[in-house]
Amino acid sequence: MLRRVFLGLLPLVGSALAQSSSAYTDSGNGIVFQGYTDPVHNVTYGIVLPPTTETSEATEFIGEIVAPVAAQWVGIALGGAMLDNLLLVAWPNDGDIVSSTRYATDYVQPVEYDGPTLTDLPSTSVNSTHWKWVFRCQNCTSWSGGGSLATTGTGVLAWAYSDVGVDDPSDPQSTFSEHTDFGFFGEVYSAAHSDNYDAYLTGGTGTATTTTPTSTTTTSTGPTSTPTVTGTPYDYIIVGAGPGGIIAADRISEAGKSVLLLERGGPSTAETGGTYDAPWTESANLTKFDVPGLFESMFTDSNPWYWCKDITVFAGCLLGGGTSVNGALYWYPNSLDFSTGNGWPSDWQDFQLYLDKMIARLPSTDHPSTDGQRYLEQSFNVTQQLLEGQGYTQITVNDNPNQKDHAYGYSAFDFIGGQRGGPVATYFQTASARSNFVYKDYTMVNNVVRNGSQITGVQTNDTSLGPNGVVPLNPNGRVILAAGSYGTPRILFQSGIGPSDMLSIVQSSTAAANLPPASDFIDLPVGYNVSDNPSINLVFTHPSIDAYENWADVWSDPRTADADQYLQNRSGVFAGASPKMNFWRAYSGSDNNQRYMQGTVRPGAASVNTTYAYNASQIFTITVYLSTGITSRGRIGIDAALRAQPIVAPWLTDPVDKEILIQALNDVVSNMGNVTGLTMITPDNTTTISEYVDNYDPSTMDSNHWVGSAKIGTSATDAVVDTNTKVFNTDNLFITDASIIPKLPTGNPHGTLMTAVEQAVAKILALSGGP
Ligand code: 6FA
Ligand code: ABL
Repeated sequence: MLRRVFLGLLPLVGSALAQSSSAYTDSGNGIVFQGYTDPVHNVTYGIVLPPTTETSEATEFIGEIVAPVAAQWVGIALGGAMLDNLLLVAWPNDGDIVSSTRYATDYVQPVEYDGPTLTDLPSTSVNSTHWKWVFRCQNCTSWSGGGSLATTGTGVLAWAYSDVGVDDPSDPQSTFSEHTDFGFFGEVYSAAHSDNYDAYLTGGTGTATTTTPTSTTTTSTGPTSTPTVTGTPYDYIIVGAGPGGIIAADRISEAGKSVLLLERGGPSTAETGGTYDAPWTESANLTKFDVPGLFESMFTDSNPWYWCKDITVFAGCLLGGGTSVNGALYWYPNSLDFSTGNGWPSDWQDFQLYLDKMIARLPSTDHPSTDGQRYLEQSFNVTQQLLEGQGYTQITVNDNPNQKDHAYGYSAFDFIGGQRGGPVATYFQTASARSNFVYKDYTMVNNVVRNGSQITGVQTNDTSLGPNGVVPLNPNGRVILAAGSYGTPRILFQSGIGPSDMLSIVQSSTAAANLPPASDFIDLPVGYNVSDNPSINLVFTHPSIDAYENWADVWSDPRTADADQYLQNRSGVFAGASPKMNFWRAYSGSDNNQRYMQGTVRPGAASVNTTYAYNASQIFTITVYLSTGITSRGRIGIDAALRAQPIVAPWLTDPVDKEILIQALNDVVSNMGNVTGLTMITPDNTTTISEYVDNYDPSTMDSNHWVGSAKIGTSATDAVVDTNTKVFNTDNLFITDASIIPKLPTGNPHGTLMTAVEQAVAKILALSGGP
């Protein structure tokens, strides 16, 4: 019975071909596949074809699917879409792989399809972390309805994934619910033919090798032998290639230590191998992550594969982490940001030294266009009239980092030469040039491996890196977690470090097998003390504004003159992101705490809510954030599926925060009447600011500035890392990402974070007992 409606795989999408197959060697069987690893679920799909001269085997191929045990079933649509194509589906059951060929003529349960012959090859296996289906598919290169594989060219393969088990796992024809995720990649069939095909059919080459320099493989002879992988040890294993991980990796490799940087996602900018180009930037090979003016399209993409799909708020899962997808607003920290009042330990006060190191590598610019001109500045000019009437002074913000009261200026960024710069274009490049630095992408770390307080390695999804995917440390080696404010707590929980309620969730999950014995659990307040700026958008119209079609056309149909100008010399509108102005003001609360407000001004708006007509081509937004000094806190945790998420929302839980935010919003609009033509459309004049804040959807108050989930401090009762950023009650586990920041800085945080990481790394290297 067809019990459930399938939404089905979309037909070909333009972005599919941006992800293209490449050759890789499965070190478990020595087979060189042409394939692809989906970075979100870490499932690898590979295909080998017989030599083109081979006629007796012309209608078959060898395929493999390598999936973490979280994958309950995985499917491949050979023609790139669900309908009228040969579908292969497989799942593990009781140590074996159960598989079948299927077919669907409508978006319902695919049914049995006869004709092909599936034969499992010997390296098919199931272990505690992964299942691997290596199979021969005969009579598989064409199917009913006229479809076929382009065996001498290229084609699109669609994959389907589910974290929900099939209904009857022992039955190859079992029904199952609709896939929970799906995607596409370009398969280069022309590069998939192998002269070793017949040897592969017997199980592998018998001489399995590894392609990665990070491990050594030994094998005994015989076609069905399983190679033994001995992981290459490192002085430092760093988890996560966001700003925190990249700077740590660069500075530690600079100090001569051997460093392995592991990142779950893939390339971002073109310089790093990224290929996700807008249609109009293909000729220049510039990706979404390179072109500043494509920033707003991050939020409107039909296939936003770059967000971490197992984190319920925005987080970038690709090289550069948040700094590859963010607005790149970049503020040099001020003395308040690192003050003891703002939660930093007393031996962290000399931040200027580290700020100077950061600026030497990555200076800011408030005029990112290479011609030195500023573009699309109308929203700056209008807001300037408001602020001048409120006693504000214009400054060059990063020339005066301490001036954060009644100050405004042009938005500053860490773009370089009209393109995204950040840590990927700087620190990552210098690290990559060193022979003692190894970078592995598409590698997910689930947990650290430990013997009580001593960390011995990290557990990954890549069995070519070490036995069962475990990468070991050198004697006295250290692990540094930099997986972000959500990613790091999840790794800690899965390592038996954190509050008991979170560890219980892991104990009942698929990750339980990798937990240390409960007697070794380390109770720390991981996930508590979390803050994020509460932010409220005010939307206006003014006749002078060019809303730039609300950025809707920048990806596929940009204004021609602007696109041409950018391609010519990286100048013009596209050399900058959407923000045009920032401003700050200090407030004293009724609780005697001082709080800071930040405003960000940009053309366009995320949403408009008004009962009146308005001119959509004249809209602009002032986002009002409450920052340093806020007292509201929330909590980050995981659910049964190990998805990381806020489990207590951090915004405006303290009424004084709310009081100040409302006051700040009222101040911003207090002299609106003095700016001719300025109209506030959200909230409109049927709603007061207080009502607006009261009814604001809390999830849209999210600023993406999560800090504090593994906060730094002097005591294990209220902090997770000590003043050297070492996790309390461990010998050699450190954290260098936004999770250690105890309280929010005054501006968008990544400048403060990178300065903090410069300092953290200096402390880690100076700490005795290391490699
Ligand atoms: N901050 C600013 O200062 N200015 C901005 O304009 C700004 N805008 C945004 C923005 O527009 C968005 C949409 C977001 C999401 C954030 C913004 N931020 C902005 C915040 C800023 O980007 C973050 O504060 C900053 O990136 C945090 O850096 P971290 O190093 O702490 O963490 P990331 O999330 O950047 O990187 C973590 C990395 O680890 C990722 O690459 C991830 O793929 C990887 N990872 C996670 N779990 C892993 C695992 N288990 N194994 C291997 N790798 C893992
Ligand atoms: C940041 O620091 C914030 O984290 C982002 O939310 C913000 O971008 C950028 N900087 C730029 O100021 C906004 C976009 O401009 C909106 O269009 C989008 O709706 C919002 O992020 C989503 O959080």
